[in-house]
Amino acid sequence: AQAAKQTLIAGRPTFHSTLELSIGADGALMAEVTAAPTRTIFDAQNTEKLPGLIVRREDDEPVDDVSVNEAFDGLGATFQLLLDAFGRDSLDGAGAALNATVHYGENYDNAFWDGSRMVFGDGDGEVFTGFTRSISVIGHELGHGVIQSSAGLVYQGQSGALNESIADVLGVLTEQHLLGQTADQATWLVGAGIFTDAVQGRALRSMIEPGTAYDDDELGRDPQPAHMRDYVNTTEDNGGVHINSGIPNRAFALAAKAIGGHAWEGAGLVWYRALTGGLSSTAGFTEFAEQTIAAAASIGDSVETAVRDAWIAVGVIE
Ligand code: ASN
Ligand code: ZN
Repeated sequence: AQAAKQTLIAGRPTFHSTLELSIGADGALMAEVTAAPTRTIFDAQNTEKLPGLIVRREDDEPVDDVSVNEAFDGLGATFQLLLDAFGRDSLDGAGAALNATVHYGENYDNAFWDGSRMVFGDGDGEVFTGFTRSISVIGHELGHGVIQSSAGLVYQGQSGALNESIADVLGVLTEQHLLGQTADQATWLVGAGIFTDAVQGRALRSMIEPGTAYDDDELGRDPQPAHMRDYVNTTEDNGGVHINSGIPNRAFALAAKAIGGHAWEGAGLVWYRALTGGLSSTAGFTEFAEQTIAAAASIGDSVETAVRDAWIAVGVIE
């Protein structure tokens, strides 16, 4: 119903949404809009030209290209998480279309959000297989779209690491929601299954044990810190945004496990409310921690304690 309200207020339910009318117990007419995604998958045909050719639209059957179908399904899984858990209709809360390009570049070893769409490389086949293979990676890239249209966290230093961390949160929640996992059942890995067998590693990152996702002869060791005492001061990667995200990542995983049950209903909702409740675009770890504690307090004492303890455990607050 919350999603319905948002859709109605926004005044632009998408074509794929359905409107249901019913009479309530008090005789009042009730309208419920069930939002649905509007996905388009493009193929860059191994060039770096965006967006590429349209290869699958919302109402099309699966096509003869696994990457296309994986991207399509991953976009759908992310849409469902946002709607079911947070009542958010797509990335912007107003039914924005979801666009993704696959087969970007040649042997391209990454996936990214370019400000308006997700873009996925095929990987080089030596270190990485395709980037559409992981639901948490797809949810991560779409997460950048949610962050962009809410707090707009500046991609530099601590606000940048928060941007990365919240994208990881939305990525793993998408996967946990799709699989119906509780916080205790979840792997807390981002990007499991995208390394080739040649790599000594499980995933790109571990939220519960940052720094342990891989330890490979060629790639080296996962550089993520799990505590403020190991915060990495660097000018690389916008101030280590993919490295220092390990600290808030661990806080989230600890809070989720302490609260128990489905993470998107507990810690996930708290993080989402902090993100969308007036967080400043330059927020650092401490400001975000305070916002999550305030959001948790409005749910209940035990949730507040779990969230506060998690931030203390990673050294962000005392
Ligand atoms: N996969 C990376 C990310 O989404 C790409 C990047 O560094 N922008 O964070
Ligand atoms: Zn990212």
